Amino acid sequence: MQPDQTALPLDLSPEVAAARAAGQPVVALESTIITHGMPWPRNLDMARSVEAAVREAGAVPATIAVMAGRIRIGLPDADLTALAQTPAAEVMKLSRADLAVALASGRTGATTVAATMICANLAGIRVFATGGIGGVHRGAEASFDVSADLEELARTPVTVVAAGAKAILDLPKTLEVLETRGVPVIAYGQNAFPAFWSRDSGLPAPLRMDSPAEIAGAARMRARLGIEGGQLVVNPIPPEAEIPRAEIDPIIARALREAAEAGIAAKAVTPWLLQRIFELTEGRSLEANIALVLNNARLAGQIAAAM
Ligand code: PSU
Repeated sequence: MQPDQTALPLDLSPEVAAARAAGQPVVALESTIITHGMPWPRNLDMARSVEAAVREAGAVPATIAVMAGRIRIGLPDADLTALAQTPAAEVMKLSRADLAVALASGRTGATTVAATMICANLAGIRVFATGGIGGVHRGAEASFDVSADLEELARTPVTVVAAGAKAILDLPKTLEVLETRGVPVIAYGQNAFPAFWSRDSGLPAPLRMDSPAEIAGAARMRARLGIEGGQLVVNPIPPEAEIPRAEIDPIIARALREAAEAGIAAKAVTPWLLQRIFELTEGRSLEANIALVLNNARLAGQIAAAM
């Protein structure tokens, strides 16, 4: 059954509403990367530059968040600034499980990849750019910690452009789950599955495509075949911004050890690790993260334009 659009707590910004009505390309952007993924004030710079990158690619950016119990699709700069400035501890990190509760109780929250896909789909937006998706955490055989992002990719028809899954994860297991759940993982312009801060994870990507038009065509074909779910496009970080695996791997290992010792669990794991790796790399991981998001925003804009 189609949800009753009039009853949805869904607000499109005037610019996004006009673009949707005119059939212009729109790219969804998430907000957890702003509130939980990067420190103030670089998070705000990043959010603004990513929107600019989408525009340069010929599409309209729609940053998505939940504010005071409404899904907001496209945030004016004042709201973007307010969200970026709020301490992470005061903003809910929303996924499929808690989106409805947050809306029903009038809360404010940042949307993860999973929640952003749900909201983008409600607004008819088919392409979404982020940094790196969540996946199977290392040690998941004991902790069962698997990001809801993977399940969402299997269910919701949105093409997500990411620089791979975050390298803090168990990448082989993440790829296995994506395969089991029928999610096409398409590497852009290379054979290797990228590893967020590094271009090559050492694992082959299941699929490869070399142009935005091909990726748009695959999304259309999937819809025609009636296959549910989205596509994951993995776009390697630009060479000049990457941190090679040999350099980042020991740092990730150390951060993971420290997280285990500190008893970090559940939703806190990813933000904690990103912050610790930022400290251990003296800020280099953040520069790389910003570069890869910008790169993904450009590609997502081109895919949206080709759709
Ligand atoms: N990409 C980034 N930084 C981030 C994220 C993505 O460069 O912080 C966020 C996304 O919102 C993603 C979340 O859904 O990290 C994954 O969190 P978890 O591992 O707890 O599912």
